[in-house]
Amino acid sequence: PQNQTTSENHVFTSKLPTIPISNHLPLHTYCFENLSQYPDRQCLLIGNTGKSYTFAETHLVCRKVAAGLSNLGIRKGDVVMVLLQNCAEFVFTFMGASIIGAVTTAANPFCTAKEIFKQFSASKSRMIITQSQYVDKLGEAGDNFPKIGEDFSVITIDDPPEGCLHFSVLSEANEDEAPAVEIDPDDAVALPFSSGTTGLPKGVILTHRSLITSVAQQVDGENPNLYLKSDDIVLCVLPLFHIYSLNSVLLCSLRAGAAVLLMQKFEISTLLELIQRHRVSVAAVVPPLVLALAKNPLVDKFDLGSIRLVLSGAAPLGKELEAPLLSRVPQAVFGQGYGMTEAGPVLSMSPSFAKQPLPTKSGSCGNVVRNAELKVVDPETGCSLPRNHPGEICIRGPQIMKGYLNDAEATARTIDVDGWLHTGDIGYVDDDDDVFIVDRVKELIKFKGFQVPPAELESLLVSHPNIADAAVVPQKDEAAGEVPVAFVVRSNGFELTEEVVKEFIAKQVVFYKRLHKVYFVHAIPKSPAGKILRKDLRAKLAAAS
Ligand code: 4UW
Repeated sequence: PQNQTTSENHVFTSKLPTIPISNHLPLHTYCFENLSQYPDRQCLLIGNTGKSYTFAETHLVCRKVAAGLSNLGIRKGDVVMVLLQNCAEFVFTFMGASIIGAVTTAANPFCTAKEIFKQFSASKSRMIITQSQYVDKLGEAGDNFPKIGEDFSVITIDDPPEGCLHFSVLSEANEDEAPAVEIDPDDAVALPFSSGTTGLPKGVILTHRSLITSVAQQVDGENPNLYLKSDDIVLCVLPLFHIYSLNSVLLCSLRAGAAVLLMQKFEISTLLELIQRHRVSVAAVVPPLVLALAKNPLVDKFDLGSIRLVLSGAAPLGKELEAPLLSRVPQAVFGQGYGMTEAGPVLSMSPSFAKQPLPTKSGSCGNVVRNAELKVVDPETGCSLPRNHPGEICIRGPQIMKGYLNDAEATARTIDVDGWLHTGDIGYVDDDDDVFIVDRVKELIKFKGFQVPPAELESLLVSHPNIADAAVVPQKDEAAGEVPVAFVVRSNGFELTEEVVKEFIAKQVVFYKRLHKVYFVHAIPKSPAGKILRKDLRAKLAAAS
């Protein structure tokens, strides 16, 4: 369909035709739908061990895990927490849970006990699947943390500490014992946590329908927007606990029959070595990785000739990195995708990745995905804006989240009565349908693509006895994109140094939420309604730099 743009209502749709989407199926059925065509093809390649699983083997272990979860009492609707770096067990657990109608909530294993406990409680998880080194940490949350073995079970993928079970109780179960459950397309399957446009992290309910729709928008149809071939080796170095990797790397590859190379964590020489050894053809990256590939001298020592596609997203990419990146991988097509956890997650994707590729401009995040509508609204009036006018980007379609878990108010603030999800991103659509993101009106800070919710750091800061008030905003940073910095008002007459404040936060949060600078001020600028005037603080930082 052509873009309908009337004077009152400017709505943008994809240049690619609308396609039929099988979003009535359960997610696992959809992802493995074409399995019989390629049972013996490689599905998962484990970077650090060299082990691999074919599609048939992967599917079988997922079914065994489904039975194992059920044997341990996990029922439809129950939530399983995964605290793992990228590994095959992550994939088996996520798909196994889907098979029995259970829901996976994944978190960064480097999170502190306090952070994990918050997500664990909010999601009412019944089980944690992790590694033994992270189990000790769970105890540090204090007496409030439920008791391992009594209130919930812990399964480790390595030697289980006392009271925990080994992953083989899942992966070696009898697949025929998995109960047949009826799954409604609107049942939850994934529960990632995101702070959205404001406040603390919240559970984002992604249903079978939303994830299938999003995957289909990328890889289905005669002319897929993200054309993955069956002989592709897709790099999975971005963490699967983040929606970008889970959706656009794992689920899209499963659906398309491409192999996924799982890497536990980013380390440049290992990464380059694995790309060369496994002939990686598709690399999903974030801007700091583009920077490394473009600038790190090590890159010249490796053969990256197998890479045909580089996809970047999760944070803004400096235009100036595109040319140096392409000089390293001249045979590759480079482009961006634009996603947001709540949006299911993909809003737009470079059309240069399509089977019949179309050009897109440098700096653009591509075009809106198909079977969806995008509009740009004036944040003041809420009216939709025509092309080339920046405003808040909104998206509508069956891929967006069902809502925030147990938070009707936050849901209503984010998805309006007409079904439009408000992203908190400022951008515009140009004459060629290219989407450009220019700013963010929401509070969120992105450190290397990781979410840093200022409200969380602010509430920690004001819990310090010598801090009267505080505000946290992003500061531009070449390597990380943005870093969180704090404006702090000392309590009357109290001494407080920058180091003390930084240390106070650092011991309570995961590494990427640490404060990089503390500015002591006499007052935090606020609106008459008491809202922190973040714009003023950001302007102050910009003026000082
Ligand atoms: N340019 C500028 C971008 C961009 C961006 C995101 O952590 P979340 O909630 O979610 C994500 C998801 C990213 C993603 C998912 C699937 C995919 O295919 C893809 O393509 C590469 C990317 O990041 O953070 C959402 C916020 O992150 C910013 C933006 O502010 C958005 O609301 N963001 N992508 N290309 N900014």
